[in-house]
Amino acid sequence: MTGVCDFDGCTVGETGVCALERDPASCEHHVGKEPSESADGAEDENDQSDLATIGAPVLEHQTGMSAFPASRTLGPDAISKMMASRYVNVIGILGDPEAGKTACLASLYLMISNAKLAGWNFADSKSLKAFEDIARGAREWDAGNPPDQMTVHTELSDDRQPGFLHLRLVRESDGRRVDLALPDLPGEWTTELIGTSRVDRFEFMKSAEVIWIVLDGRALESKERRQGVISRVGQLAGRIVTLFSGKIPRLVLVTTHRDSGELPDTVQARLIAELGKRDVTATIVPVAPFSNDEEVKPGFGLEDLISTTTAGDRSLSEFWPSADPIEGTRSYISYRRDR
Ligand SMILES: Nc1nc2c(ncn2[C@@H]2O[C@H](COP(=O)(O)OP(=O)(O)O)[C@@H](O)[C@H]2O)c(=O)[nH]1
Ligand SMILES: [Mg+2]
Repeated sequence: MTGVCDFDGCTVGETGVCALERDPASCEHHVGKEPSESADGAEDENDQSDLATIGAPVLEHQTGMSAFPASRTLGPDAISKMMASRYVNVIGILGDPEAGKTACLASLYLMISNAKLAGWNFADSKSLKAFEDIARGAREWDAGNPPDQMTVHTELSDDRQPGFLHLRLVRESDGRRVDLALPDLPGEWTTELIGTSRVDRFEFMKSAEVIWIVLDGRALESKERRQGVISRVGQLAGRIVTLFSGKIPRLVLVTTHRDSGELPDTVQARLIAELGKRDVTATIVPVAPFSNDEEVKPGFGLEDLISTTTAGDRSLSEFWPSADPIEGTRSYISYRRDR
């Protein structure tokens, strides 16, 4: 048998004549082209190219997008799954770029992970890496020489979906656990919500119990910028009312940069009055996630922020209250009336 015919004894390879007297091109036993000079040359070429690839990378460079998400925050699906198994307090966090939203989250994480958030202990987080990402700048912070920027500008891998951070805290006073889902959103989302009423990305807020509106405390201190900020808060409240078609979650105005100065009572009153025009009420919590003032500790106000955020939660009723019967009272009928 030759290299081009699988019929035993065929010499078509040497003589070009088919042993079965057929046309080699159409013979069923003919399995390939005759080895020729040019084919030998091609083999040599293959050998050459084999040699050339020695030492070259064995895997081709990936040309598509990385399979890993750019951010390690949790998507809305992960939060929904979590909500199916336990009560999760979703928080809406709004505020213009540079207001201090990410700083609040980074500082909250640093405080709780260093056991410095009075009244609360850390229990768990499903997004530790994402917290580490936003807190890295602050970790490198040298108290005497703070960097210009403690946090990086927030960008999402998918601009239509919020990225959430998760924290489970335990309240020292009663051992109660709270699961917080905190979105770290780009400020542009708020700017566009106010400017163009773009609400599609805020669907998740319908599950929120509390909304933080984060405001740059320095802008509220400055006489020139103050009125602009107050008006925007009013516009934002209007958008929120429309988004919820009426009944809105509790609002907390988080004013950052407390280390630059205290928010005057008159400014607080003007903020509340502006919201009042839209029948909206809010609690104001001044904070300083980071601080350049020795008098104000970094993390100032965050305990207050967490207490205010979780304050409206349903108080757990006692599972099996003991009630000694009192003669003459209609206990059976009155049961649960006081709850
Ligand atoms: N000193 C000080 N710096 C703050 C405070 N809040 C925010 N910052 C800084 O202000 C900058 C913008 O904050 P960031 O949280 O990124 O704003 P975001 O766009 O709302 O997320 C960052 O460099 C923060 O470190 C504060 O209370 N005190
Ligand atoms: Mg941010």
